[in-house]
Amino acid sequence: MSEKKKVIVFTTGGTIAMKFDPKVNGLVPAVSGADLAAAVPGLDKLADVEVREFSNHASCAMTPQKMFQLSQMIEEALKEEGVAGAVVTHGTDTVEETAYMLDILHKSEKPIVLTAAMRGAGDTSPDGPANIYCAVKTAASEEAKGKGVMVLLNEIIHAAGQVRKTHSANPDTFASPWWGPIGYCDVDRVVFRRTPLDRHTYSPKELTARVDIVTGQTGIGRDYIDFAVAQGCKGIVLEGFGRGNLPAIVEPAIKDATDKGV
Ligand code: DAS
Repeated sequence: MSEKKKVIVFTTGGTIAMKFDPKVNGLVPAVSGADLAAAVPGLDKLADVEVREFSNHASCAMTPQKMFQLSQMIEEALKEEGVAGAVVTHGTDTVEETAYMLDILHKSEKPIVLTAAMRGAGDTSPDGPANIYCAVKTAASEEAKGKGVMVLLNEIIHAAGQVRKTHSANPDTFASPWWGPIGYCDVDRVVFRRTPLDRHTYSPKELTARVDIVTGQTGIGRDYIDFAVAQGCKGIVLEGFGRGNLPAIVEPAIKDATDKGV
């Protein structure tokens, strides 16, 4: 029998690590990283799994700074002797953002696979254990090498730069609109049909500048841009309509902001 590969699982929280609490009539963080792995039958046969807890909160509490710190922890772990890849368990709400941040900071060939769950750990038919199983299997696979950072739920593997959550409740929620998933974690193997092209990576030493996002909506005026500038942001991402269109009324605000070096 071939030697088992080592995979490090970083846990951050999310529904995957939550259980229903009647006192708050909702899901609350309830499962430790070790218990999360222990609930996955057969995980120990796939790889030599080590769990490292990063946090245990809903993913709306994730911040760019935390993502950056997580990235540094993962990149250091991937340099450790014998480590084949990493898995991150996360909340579905912002997993696409964390995956993207990890991807633009990731340069090694070793795979990073993020996974999550739409059903809590104590729900009927939770999807977390199967998702963790497939994520570890993929992270340990030869096929995943060089594919960058991926998001895997429901056996489907998406590239970090293309995946989106498309439904707020249904387990079949992750999709890569236009481009499609890159692979599939099958019972007996991990299959890839595409390699994500056009990945860009960066090597910032730290994240310091404030950058705001202003979303275009019909009726938009200049106030959100002026507000962002007044708050001292160093850059603004303006999310326009279609190919980036915004009404003419916004143009003077953009000019004033750029004149100030924003
Ligand atoms: N609990 C939410 C979150 O942490 C939703 C989820 O995990 O699916 O993002």
